[in-house]
Amino acid sequence: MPTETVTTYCRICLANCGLEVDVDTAANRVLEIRPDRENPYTWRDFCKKGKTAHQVATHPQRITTPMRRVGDRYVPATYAEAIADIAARLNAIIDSGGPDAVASYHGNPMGFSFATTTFWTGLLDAIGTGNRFWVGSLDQNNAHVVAEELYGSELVALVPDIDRCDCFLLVGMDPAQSKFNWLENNPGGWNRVLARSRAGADLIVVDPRRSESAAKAKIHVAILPGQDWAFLLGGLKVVFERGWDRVPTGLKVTGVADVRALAAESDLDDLASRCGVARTQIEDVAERFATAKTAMCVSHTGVAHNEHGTLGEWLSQVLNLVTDRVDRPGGRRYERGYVDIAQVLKLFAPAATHRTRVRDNPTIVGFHAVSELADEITTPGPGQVRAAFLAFGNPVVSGPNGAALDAALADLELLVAVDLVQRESHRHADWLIPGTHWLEREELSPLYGGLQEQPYVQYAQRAIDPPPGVMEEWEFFTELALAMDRNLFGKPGVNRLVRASRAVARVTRRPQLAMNPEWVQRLLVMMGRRLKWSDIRARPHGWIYGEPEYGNLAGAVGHEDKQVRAAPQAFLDATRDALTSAPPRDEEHPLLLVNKRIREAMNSWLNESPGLFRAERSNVVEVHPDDAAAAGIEDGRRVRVSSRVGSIELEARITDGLRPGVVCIPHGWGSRIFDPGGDPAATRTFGANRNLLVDDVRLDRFSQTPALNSTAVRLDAVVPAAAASAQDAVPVA
Ligand SMILES: Nc1nc2c(c(=O)[nH]1)N[C@H]1C(S)=C(S)[C@@H](COP(=O)(O)OP(=O)(O)OC[C@H]3O[C@@H](n4cnc5c(=O)[nH]c(N)nc54)[C@H](O)[C@@H]3O)O[C@H]1N2
Ligand SMILES: Nc1nc2c(c(=O)[nH]1)N[C@H]1C(S)=C(S)[C@@H](COP(=O)(O)OP(=O)(O)OC[C@H]3O[C@@H](n4cnc5c(=O)[nH]c(N)nc54)[C@H](O)[C@@H]3O)O[C@H]1N2
Ligand code: SF4
Ligand SMILES: [Mo]
Repeated sequence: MPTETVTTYCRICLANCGLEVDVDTAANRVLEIRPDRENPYTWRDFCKKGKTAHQVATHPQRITTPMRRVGDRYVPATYAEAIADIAARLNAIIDSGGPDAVASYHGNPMGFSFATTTFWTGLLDAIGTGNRFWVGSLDQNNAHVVAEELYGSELVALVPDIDRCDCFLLVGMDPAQSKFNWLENNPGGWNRVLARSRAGADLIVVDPRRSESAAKAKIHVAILPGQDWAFLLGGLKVVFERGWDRVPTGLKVTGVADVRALAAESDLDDLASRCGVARTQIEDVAERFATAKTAMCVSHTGVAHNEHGTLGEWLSQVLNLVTDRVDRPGGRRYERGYVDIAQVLKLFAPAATHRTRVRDNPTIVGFHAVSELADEITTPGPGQVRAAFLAFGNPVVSGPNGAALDAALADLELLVAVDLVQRESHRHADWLIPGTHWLEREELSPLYGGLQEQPYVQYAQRAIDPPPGVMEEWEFFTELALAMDRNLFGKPGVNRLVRASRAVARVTRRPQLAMNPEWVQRLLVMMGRRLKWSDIRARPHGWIYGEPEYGNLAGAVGHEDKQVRAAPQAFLDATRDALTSAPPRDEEHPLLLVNKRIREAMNSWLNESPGLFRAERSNVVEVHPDDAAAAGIEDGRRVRVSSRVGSIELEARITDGLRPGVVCIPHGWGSRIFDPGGDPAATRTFGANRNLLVDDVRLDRFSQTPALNSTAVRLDAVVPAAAASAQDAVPVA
């Protein structure tokens, strides 16, 4: 059996573990995936998801050819047929309804494919639509909004300098399960935090649950969900009052006096009661943080997924700023990477000025919030969305009020889904277009250079070929724009260039001369002037190409005066509003539902991976014993969890690892997998979708993100424990 070992990296989560993949080349089959121990940096998080990744490539329900809907079945078609049909229908819709009649949503895994991201933009610009929706509105938009206000650039993401940190204040994250990544890549980050902790660093975790990470912390702050802003403002108040604030080194910062005034106006006992944390604990945490030699405050999705998620992110960044933790050793650093992102954006992404028709919201990093997609489809009038693309995403499950979005998607004249399998969000698709698995793609992600906690680069090799005839997603998007006869990237001449390069490639018999994403990748590396393409390619195990640098943020600040703005007026105003508003209470739904991630699952797309079935047991609602007693629920009992917008049924698990009043259900469950061959018996359901309970109207007004992590719910027992089973839970919303 001819075998080959390929070095690459995993593109399931941002730990991006370096891998060695053994391949049976004759059968185009992965034999084994293991960590690449010659990789200098990124293999140590290696987990079962990476080990079984190839089972998604050989998934029994994988879409391996375009499939056209005929009635309630799908029939295989060629790419030529798919592209001709989709192009003609899109052109007709654009001619009668304008470009905004075509919407798009893309999910998380697209971020790992630079080629796809680039040519996805190329296609959407060709169409000219402003109705672009993305997963960031379920994830990190608050960080983009704060970065824009503070640093004058939506894309500034400060990386944690873990190995030099003496005090970690980790807010709303569970890196023991999810790894220490969000916008930034911190391979092995959690283990390195633990190593620092063993060496004496303070590890403080702020979480309503005693998560696995919280259980390992020196201090666990069991906060009330959604109130991180109050906790952090309390911390700032203590820092200012005790005179622990410091002038930031190397940065010009305006607005600190305004934050000081805001803190002075607030009352520490009031803040303590709002966030449900003892005043003494706020004081203790503030003292440890401010007086440590080095420290970092890092907040992730537990903070983001709340009505005040942007205020939480803002105050956590301000805490770093006023204690001189920004761009300093052991704090949060600006990594310049090997590509100048600001320059790239000027070239490729003009500022988006589009606003949504129904709710009149602006874009964030060029995209709208998926919470608005259903309304844009169902509300009649000029600009109504009549066709949509869903690529690399499953928003009916990962986003709020999936029932409304599902119904809206059913209304579309044309829905095109580009994915590996047909999931919940794709069930009304008119066309299913095959996706490629990352094991089938070679790629460089130049834009991640600035998100790496150490200056690091790796070119991902292809391990196996895609199923016969399957195009990479970027090729499909390119072909579609050409067939629509609309200018790729919205720029005249690009289509001609593509066609001309193909002609040259044909004549010279050098396929690499046909326009392809490597052109763009090479160009960016060249423009970055830090690394050479050949040097990157010469290091298949990855390359740490420099030492961490401090002090580059000042030059990257995008505001004209080059000053960091610590106190945006809108954030001050919103905090004052929050300080004078009564804490939210919903008598009918007295419990707050939070989220957790589990090691074996990845959002909604690995729950049913053939190699990871055991994870299914996790689709339960965790309840504190006091709340269980109040609702008359015992362990293993089947319960109904209801909110203002929906209800689901699943099994209760009683645990004291939660703050009383808080219940927890992991997200990502409740996504069916359909059989593209049309065999209804092959449809598989995995658990109940807890996001059916989440409102798509009450959003953080800055980030446009719903309260995915603090939804008001109630519990009611439904059937005796003996009949309980998470497996047959069904969404009933
Ligand atoms: N309640 C609650 N909800 C949440 C969260 C939470 O913490 N709590 N977290 C939110 C967050 S942070 C995120 S990022 C979102 C995730 O939201 P999404 O990105 O919308 O959803 P995923 O579930 O990751 O769906 C990814 C889809 O991409 C497909 N896919 C994977 N790889 C490829 C590929 O290479 N090519 C193609 N074509 N398709 C591919 C998968 O099959 C799957 O259908 O969920 C959000 N939802
Ligand atoms: N195994 C696995 N790893 C993953 C993923 C996955 O699905 N599975 N997803 C990846 C993605 S897309 C992302 S964005 C990252 C996310 O990574 P993290 O941000 O670390 O996400 P979680 O592990 O869900 O941790 C969020 C924590 O916030 C807590 N929390 C809930 N509400 C609040 C609140 O109001 N305040 C505070 N302080 N805490 C709160 C929850 O109890 C939970 O423990 O993980 C990535 N890694
Ligand atoms: S899914 Fe597992 S193997 Fe893959 S990058 Fe994340 S931690 Fe590493
Ligand atoms: Mo995410």
